[in-house]
Amino acid sequence: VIPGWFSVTSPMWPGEAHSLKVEKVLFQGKSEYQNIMIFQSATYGKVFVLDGVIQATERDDCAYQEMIAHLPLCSIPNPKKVLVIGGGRGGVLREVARHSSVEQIDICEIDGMVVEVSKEFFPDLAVGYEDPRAVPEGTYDAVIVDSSDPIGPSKELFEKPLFESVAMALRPGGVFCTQAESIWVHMHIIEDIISNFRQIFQGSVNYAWTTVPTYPSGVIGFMLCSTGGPAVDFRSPVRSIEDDDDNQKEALKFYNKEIHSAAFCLPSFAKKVIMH
Ligand code: PUT
Repeated sequence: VIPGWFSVTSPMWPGEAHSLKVEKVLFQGKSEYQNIMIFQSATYGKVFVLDGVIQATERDDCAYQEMIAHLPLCSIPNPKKVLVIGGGRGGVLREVARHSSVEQIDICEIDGMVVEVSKEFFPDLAVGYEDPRAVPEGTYDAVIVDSSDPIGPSKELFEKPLFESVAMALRPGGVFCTQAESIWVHMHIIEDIISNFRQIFQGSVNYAWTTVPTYPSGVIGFMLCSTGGPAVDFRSPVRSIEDDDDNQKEALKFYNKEIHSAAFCLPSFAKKVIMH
């Protein structure tokens, strides 16, 4: 441990740590579910930490939030009704709200303190909560799970019963996107998710990835799949949020249609496991 630095270690990535220099601790608290900390870092802006693991920083969060929302939503023609599970910081909600076709966004976050401190310290993310389309219930064009790692309160978000419930909540041809960890350190988790998805979802099952420097290994991925019904080719977006609205194009920091397709290209070692 280096004094004045925050180091992330976890049994999820044994033998490695990632550290950021801390300028000031802004918030420390314990909710019903987890420890929450927010600090000002020297190089990544404000940093949001749950149970000692970095969940988001002001600087690189765009590479996660934009991808987890726009990869599924730009892959189907007219998303209207979207469910976000987890994602209490509001960033996924904000990205979903950029789609003008979306009429209803439901959000299901168990930890109220995550929502409250995000509104206070990350107002740019929590702006999604102001959107009048964020109301409960329904059957969905898209479901997005923005979770922390599968230890602690998010464990169930990586298990079969949740995936089965999602499959039932989606319309035919609807799409599901979930945080699916890193090809460098979590291949066993990815293999488990794929095996469950292949049993549950009748459409295609795909893995895409993005770079987030403050996540372990600097990489994180998403599993994307569709239910039976109209086929969805995730690699070829059918809509472009950039063409949809010039203001949204300016607002995006990471996502574009080229990076959408590129995200599904896998290094050979991952391809062998994921595409077999
Ligand atoms: N929401 C993604 C968090 C991942 C932390 N390792």
